[in-house]
This record gives sequence, C-alpha cells and structure tokens, in this order.
Amino acid sequence: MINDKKVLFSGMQATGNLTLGNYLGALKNWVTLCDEYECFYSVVDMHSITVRQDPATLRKRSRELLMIYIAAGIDPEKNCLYYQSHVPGHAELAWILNCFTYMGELNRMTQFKDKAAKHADNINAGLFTYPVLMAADILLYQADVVPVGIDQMQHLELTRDIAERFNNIYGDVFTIPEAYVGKVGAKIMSLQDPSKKMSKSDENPNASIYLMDDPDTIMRKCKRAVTDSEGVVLYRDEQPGVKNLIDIYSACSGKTPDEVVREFDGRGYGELKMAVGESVVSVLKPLQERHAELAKDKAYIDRIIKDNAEKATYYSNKTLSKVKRKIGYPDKIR
Ligand code: ATP
Ligand code: LTN
Repeated sequence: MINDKKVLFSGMQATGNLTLGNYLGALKNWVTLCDEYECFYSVVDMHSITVRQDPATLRKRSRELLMIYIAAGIDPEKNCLYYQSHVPGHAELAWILNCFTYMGELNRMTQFKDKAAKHADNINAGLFTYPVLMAADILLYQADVVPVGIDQMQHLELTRDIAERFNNIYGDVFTIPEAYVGKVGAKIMSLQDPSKKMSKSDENPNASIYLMDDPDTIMRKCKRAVTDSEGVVLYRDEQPGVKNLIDIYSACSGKTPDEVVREFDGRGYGELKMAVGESVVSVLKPLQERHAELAKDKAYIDRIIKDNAEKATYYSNKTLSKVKRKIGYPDKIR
C-alpha cells in the first residue's frame, strides 16, 4: 500500500510505433485504473535492448512513448511515469531473482520461443531472462495489480511463482500480484492475418493501425482488412477476421459484441468496416491532439522525467533494502 492505495505496475516497450492493440489491450485500461490505484507506468527500455536497437531511434521512441502515456489521459503528477533505466533497482533485483528462477521455467515461455525464432541471429541471454526482469519490475514496487493483454499472462504467472518461492524461504517480502485483463480488446488481431496478434513489430504496415495514423490511413486499413466469404456479420471463431473487427468496434464504441451483431444484421462487411474505421478515428483523435501539444513542451516533459525517476527510485529502494538484508548481503557502512 502507498498513500492508503493498492499499487499498480505496468510497462511497455518503445520498440515500434504503438498500435491499436497496445491501446485497447493495455493503455486504455491503465487510464481507467488511475484513480483507484497508486500507479507506476514504466517505459521499459531495459527490456527493449534484448533485441538489437538503433540507439538514436530507441531514445526518440522512449520519449514518444512517455508522451503517449500522458496523451492517453494518465496524469503524470499523480502517477509515476518513468524510464526503467533511470532506476537502478530494476537491474539489481533482476539479478537476485535470476537466482530464484529455473531454466526449465524460462524454457517454457512462449514469447521467448517466438522472439528467438524471429531473431535467430541474436538469441542472447537477456532475451531468455526477459521475464525475470519483468518480475523484478513488478515486485520492486510491491504491486497488487498488473494490467496487461492476454499475451503477458504467462509472464505474470511466472512472477507470482518466483515471488511465492522467495517468500517461502525468507518470509513475507513480496506482495503476490494479480493480472488485470480488460473485458474487451484483450487481444486485437492483425488486420491482414487474424490468426496473429496485432503487433508493433509487424513488417506489414497494413496489418496494424498505429496510434498516430491519420483518419484516411485508418479508414483505408479498415477497408482492406482481411475477412472471409461467408458474408454475414457474426461473432464466432470460424470468422476470425470479422470477429476481430467486431472486437475493435466494441472496444471503441462501448457496445457489446452482441449489440454489434444486431446492429449489422442483414448488412455487409463494407458497412461494418466503415463503422469500425470511424469509431477508431474518434477514439484516437483526442489522443493525437494532446500528443501534438505535449511535443511542444520540452521543459515540462523533462521535469516529469526527472521527478518521477526520483519517486520510483525512492519506492524501489524500500523493497530492495529489505531483499538485500534477507538474502544476506552485508550491510553498507555509512
Ligand atoms: P512487439 O511487437 O515489439 O513484441 P507488442 O506490440 O506485442 O510489441 P508489447 O510492448 O509487447 O507490444 O506490449 C505492450 C502491452 O500491449 C502489453 O500489455 C500487451 O499485453 C499489450 N498488447 C500488445 N499487443 C496486443 C494486442 N494485439 N492486443 C491486445 N493487447 C496487446
Ligand atoms: N513484457 C511486457 C512489458 C513489460 C511489463 C513489465 C508489463 C515489461 N515489464 C511489467 C507489465 C509489467 C510486454 O512485452 N508487453
């Protein structure tokens, strides 16, 4: 508990332009949970280097991402928005937790398998221990809740296992975190291949709607979305492309999938795609406008970055000193 509130932690990587999947699956929930919890939202730049990055691009995108958090509606004065690499405790705790995580557990992680296949020329140890750094992120702040898309559930389960293992040996050190997965938009699929999730690292730009896409681009991508030859708007697994469009529309409009199916009874895919596109445009417009304003105010963003790094460091040190004592590191001489 911090200030009598439960603690929330989540993070995103600045590895590409954010997609509608990132927004509907994660960011949108972050905004709604802001008032209820004491929130830490990190730009997890230490995770990003598990895949080779161009330094200038990574720096630029990390700042972009932080501004998108704010533009989406998270108040940076009340919530801790910061860069993971500005808080040394993440690396320190990750090392310790590495010694409480089994190779066998990491070998089972599907994201590692996917990323290793995608980057076969650079299967580095950091990519393998990525979930341990993620566990450190969460446990460092004693987070009660972690809002993520469904694809991150396996990492959350591992975090809980590591925390329980540690607590069993040393007593109650870590809070055991719960995942929070939103009801709608938990997994948005690619517009070009509805069997794959929409992903910011997809090479095909038509597969994803980016948060900064202009209205014409959004409408065009929706019109081109892959559907099927059934010709009826139904919400079922046999029609994954149409199901995904209904999910997007439902997440953007607040209507349930059933209501959407009723709305499009007897109407074709063309009309559905138009409605989807329009609903996406109206959701992204305010975010884009606020982002454009923030981009002009360098001093303000710099101050947020500095103040919040200090705040995160303060809370992370509380956990870290406790952990260090428990495992038997010698006390520092002051
Ligand atoms: P990458 O392509 O670089 O792996 P990504 O687009 O999968 O990136 P992440 O940075 O791994 O995005 O995820 C950020 C957050 O967005 C996570 O909470 C994740 O669960 C969520 N998320 C990512 N893609 C989707 C999606 N298609 N639908 C719903 N949520 C998603
Ligand atoms: N692995 C996550 C990003 C991430 C994260 C976290 C999410 C890093 N640390 C802690 C929640 C909590 C991803 O790829 N989306």
